[in-house]
Amino acid sequence: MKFIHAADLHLDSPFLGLTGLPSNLLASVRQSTFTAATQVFDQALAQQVDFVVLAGDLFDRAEQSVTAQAYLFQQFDRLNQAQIPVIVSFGNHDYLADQHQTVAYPANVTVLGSTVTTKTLTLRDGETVAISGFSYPQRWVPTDPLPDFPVHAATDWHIGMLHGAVATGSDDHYAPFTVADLLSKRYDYWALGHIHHRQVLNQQPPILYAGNTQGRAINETGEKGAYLVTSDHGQLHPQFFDTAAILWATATLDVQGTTSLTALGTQLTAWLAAQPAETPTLTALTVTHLALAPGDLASLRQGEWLQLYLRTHARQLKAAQRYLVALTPAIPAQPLAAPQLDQQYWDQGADTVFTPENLQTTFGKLAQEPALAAWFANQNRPAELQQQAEQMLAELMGEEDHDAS
Ligand SMILES: [Mn+2]
Repeated sequence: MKFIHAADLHLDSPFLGLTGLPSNLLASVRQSTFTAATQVFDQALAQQVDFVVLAGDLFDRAEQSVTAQAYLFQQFDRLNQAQIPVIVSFGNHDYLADQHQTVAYPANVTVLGSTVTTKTLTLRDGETVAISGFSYPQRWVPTDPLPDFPVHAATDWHIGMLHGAVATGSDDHYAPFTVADLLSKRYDYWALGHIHHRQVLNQQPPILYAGNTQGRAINETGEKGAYLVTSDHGQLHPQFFDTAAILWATATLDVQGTTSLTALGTQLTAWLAAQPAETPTLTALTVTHLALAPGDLASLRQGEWLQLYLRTHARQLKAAQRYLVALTPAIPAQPLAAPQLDQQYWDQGADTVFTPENLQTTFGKLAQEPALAAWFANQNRPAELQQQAEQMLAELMGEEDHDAS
């Protein structure tokens, strides 16, 4: 038996906030969720797999774009012509209640309903496989779905499909489960979706997140893809293959001794030449040990200088297949020494100001924009902002001292 496990295709993700990219790169980025998904279906055809399971979040938004629907219909039809079944369970991004599907999928496609359903297939070699799972009826599934899953059927193989997250005990909105409960079903494989970083929760039987097929923001770095799963001596063995058209990466460059923006530009150009990427890569670069005058540092922080650099170094960026989405000076980890401020009041103030709740309030509805939502999802954000504020305060006080002398 041979099948493909993919999840979180997030077709037609809007990639907001990247409007500064050169137009041809921006076009590839906007197309990337489709390009990556096509790799999955190409692989299914090339490997002549027995079936494909897609564990949720095929679409990025519940209101699926016509483009995404037409694309998926066409891809499913390619598999239909090769007689490859596709089993789909929708997730929290494409839950059933808000779907406005305008065409029926081809006959090879099974969409699992809002309660746990089992689809049984007989493969070309006569082996039988049961596949159990469900689609999200609405955005949240706060209850443990495991009691509804049957135990291993009387088939040769049994595969579970689950879009969800391991239970944490509070605020669990995504079909909370425990690995022990999954194991108790005695399935041969659990195809998980929802977590975008691929992750193995159990080796044998495999219980794993395929991760998304295409990274969508700077917190989704590294290779992205799906699993080709093959049977051998009664066990199933997943093998990762990459699909991403565009990669996201973070990198650090030590620019010790650099005191001007011109010198920084030279360092950056040398770094690009020394670090070419194999796949177009959107890179967030942190520079350490930068010693700029306050005005230059402000221009760097506000992104003005980076915009200028990007416009004047298009050729070098293209040759390195890199585009810089951020250039951040590292903040030295020294506490704010504030003789003019009462340190105690600063510390107290900082503790009450830099909280996730205050950030949410300050940003208001902006925080719901997908690109910003991803930024907010990083729990280090309040601490980072506090560090930046401390750094800026330290610089301002430095300037004051300077003016006074
Ligand atoms: Mn997802």
